[in-house]
Amino acid sequence: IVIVIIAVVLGLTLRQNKSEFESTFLSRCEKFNQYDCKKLWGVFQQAYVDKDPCKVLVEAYNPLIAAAPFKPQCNKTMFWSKTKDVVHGFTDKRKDCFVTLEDTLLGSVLDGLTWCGKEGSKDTFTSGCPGWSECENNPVRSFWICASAAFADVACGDVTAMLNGSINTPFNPTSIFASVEVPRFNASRVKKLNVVMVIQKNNISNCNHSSLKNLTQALDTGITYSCKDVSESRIQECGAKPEIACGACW
Ligand code: C8R
Repeated sequence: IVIVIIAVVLGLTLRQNKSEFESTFLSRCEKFNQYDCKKLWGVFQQAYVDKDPCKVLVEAYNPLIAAAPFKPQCNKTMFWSKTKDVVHGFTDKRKDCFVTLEDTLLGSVLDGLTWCGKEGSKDTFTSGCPGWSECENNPVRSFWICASAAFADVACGDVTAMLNGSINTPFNPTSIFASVEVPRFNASRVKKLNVVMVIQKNNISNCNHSSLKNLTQALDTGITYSCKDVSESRIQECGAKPEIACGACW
């Protein structure tokens, strides 16, 4: 009897974990009408189920991106690196100004989640998955690289990026922003990159930081560059006051 109870409880917990991830995926997806979320869940799973969680290539998510493509939002695209909280604190309130990857269907569905598969299993696991840098081709990292590349591919007009003035290397070559997004900005679509350097009280970097030289050098010729030091409080103020025009925030 004890063994049966243990088995049932264990079975239920495992089932619950699985369906909890799936129901998070579906309920977040359903907030965006006009998509067949059950179908997207199926396409998503194909990328990683029944695979060694260190052997999920970036390209495995191409069918998912193709099923829910990013729409170009000229002059409104917002990129970021190591400033996620400040950026979303702002963009969540000022959707009239900027769109981040997390405001798109795929970005919002998978934001903050961990998932992986296992060889010989059809299930999705949410624990025991490889960490971000534990192995290169892990399901979460490959997804963000694939999605970020596709998001950068459709960027157009003036694009904005919020970088962090409180770290040693605001433009870090190992970041997704530096390694995946910037190299994809195409001068035939992107006119200008506006960097907003987020300045907190104990900042150690600003727009004069040497790493930004690498950023200007990495930009496709023909893309104009600007950088502005902006205090975190000013960004918050702009988020709190919808009467401030987007172009007057900084
Ligand atoms: N982007 C990358 N990573 C993202 C992400 C996103 O939109 N959304 C989430 N939740 N994540 P970082 P970065 C998670 O080191 O490397 C796009 C990933 O799990 O501060 O330069 C976005 O368009 C990953 O662990 O920044 C943005 O412009 C961290 O957040 C860059 O890429 C990566 O956060 C940010 O990537």
